[in-house]
Amino acid sequence: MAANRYRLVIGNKNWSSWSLRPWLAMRRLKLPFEEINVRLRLADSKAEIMKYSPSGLVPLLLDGDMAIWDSLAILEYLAEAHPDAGLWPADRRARALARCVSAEMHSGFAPLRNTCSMELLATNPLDSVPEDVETNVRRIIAIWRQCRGDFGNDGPFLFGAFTAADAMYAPVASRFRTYLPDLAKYGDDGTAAAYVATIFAMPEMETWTEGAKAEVASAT
Ligand SMILES: N[C@@H](CCC(=O)N[C@@H](CS)C(=O)NCC(=O)O)C(=O)O
Repeated sequence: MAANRYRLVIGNKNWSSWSLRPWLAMRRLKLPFEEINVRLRLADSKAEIMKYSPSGLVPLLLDGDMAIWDSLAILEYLAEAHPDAGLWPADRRARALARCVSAEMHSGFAPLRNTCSMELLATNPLDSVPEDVETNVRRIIAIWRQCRGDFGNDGPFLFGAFTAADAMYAPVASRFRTYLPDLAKYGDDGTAAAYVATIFAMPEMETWTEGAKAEVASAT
């Protein structure tokens, strides 16, 4: 029997934006778990993932013999299993907005995701930004402003305290830092830049980043 209730199957920390989401939430909310690392972009990656995940994708959460794949489904599962952990905002209107923006992230922003795939450790500002990517960036800046403006008074995160919405947008903060360091070019009044800094000031992000560096070092 595993020492921890939960096991979380994740990909490389430098690349796996979807893995970062539940990992960050679980670390932040102090839900202990065993980490199972699968290396992506290798000949046997798919076979390794398929040992755990019927979708062939990571992340996947194991709770005993129960498997939950998909980042947002994992966050919802954890929110139900740990109702006092505050994964979603307590206020019903805030919670509805948090779910809207999380779902919008989960199902959208394909141009940004495709053009600016997460490479946590890289600094690679884009010379020119395709129009569809810029549209995504402007929309995300507007989302962050709305959440922070309407519900962010009690802390530096989208809804004040850390919630699942921050877990969903943390990889976007990484993409912005790598590819689009000057968000003022896209209409940011400073709110989005401050939010990127908030995400990277999290000790849990530092731990994830250290893990990414160690993985890169061990792969070379
Ligand atoms: N909708 C899924 C997306 C998961 C996903 O695309 N994961 C990528 C890594 S970030 C993956 O497993 N890729 C492995 C592959 O394509 O072989 C989620 O939210 O968890």
